Amino acid sequence: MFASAFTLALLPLLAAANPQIYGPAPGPAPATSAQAAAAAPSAPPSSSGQINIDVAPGGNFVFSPANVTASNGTLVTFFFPDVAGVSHSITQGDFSNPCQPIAAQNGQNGFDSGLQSGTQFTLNVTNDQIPIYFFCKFPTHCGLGMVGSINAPSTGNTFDAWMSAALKVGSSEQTLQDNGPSRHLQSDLNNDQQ
Ligand SMILES: *[C@@H]1O[C@H](CO)[C@@H](O)[C@H](O)[C@H]1NC(C)=O
Ligand SMILES: *[C@@H]1O[C@H](CO)[C@@H](O)[C@H](O)[C@H]1NC(C)=O
Ligand SMILES: *[C@@H]1O[C@H](CO)[C@@H](O)[C@H](O)[C@H]1NC(C)=O
Ligand SMILES: [Cu+2]
Repeated sequence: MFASAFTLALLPLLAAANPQIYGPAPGPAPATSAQAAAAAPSAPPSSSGQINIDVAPGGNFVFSPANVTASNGTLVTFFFPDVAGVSHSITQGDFSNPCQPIAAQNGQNGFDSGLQSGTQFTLNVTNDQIPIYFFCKFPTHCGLGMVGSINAPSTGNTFDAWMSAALKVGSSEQTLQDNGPSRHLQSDLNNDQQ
């Protein structure tokens, strides 16, 4: 059921050409490859229908903001820093199994950007009734609290509880394989870029 909570859209259009320059955050209209580069070192302010999240701002192993509310159709864009030798991911997690990728459901995997730097990824929220939990899969980062949530409830499986669960995993975090961006994610991207 989680799989219908989002689609992952609008791959970093400029990253391949020049990973040191961020593209503009995509607006509600479909992005095109003609968009000009904006020299933004970090996420620009959020606006209506567009939430921007910094990945590891200032070199800290956090997402900022880490807990957001995003109604249907809201785009949530993650800005990955370009720091030599350091990469991060947005990997969909499971509240009951922190720091592990969510199991496939109905044959569909959760989203996983794979380890990245100097790029951006966008999620399109398609069901705001389903919380989305995510974490960074770079070794040790999740156990240090590099986690986030979209539409987490205010009681029960809250963002705070998700953070606590990750910190409890701590140094016993398992090292996860990096497979790059997930396949289903790629096809969503292709669909959304048409
Ligand atoms: C986001 O998803 C909604 C619902 O599927 C769709 O109508 C909208 O066009 C999508 N937005 C983008 C930018 O792909
Ligand atoms: C968002 O979309 C989902 C799936 O279509 C729907 O179940 C939900 O009610 C919508 N949310 C709102 C606030 O209308
Ligand atoms: C996280 O955001 C949700 C709404 O998406 C809100 O209900 C909840 O209170 C927030 N939790 C924290 C710890 O800020
Ligand atoms: Cu990280």
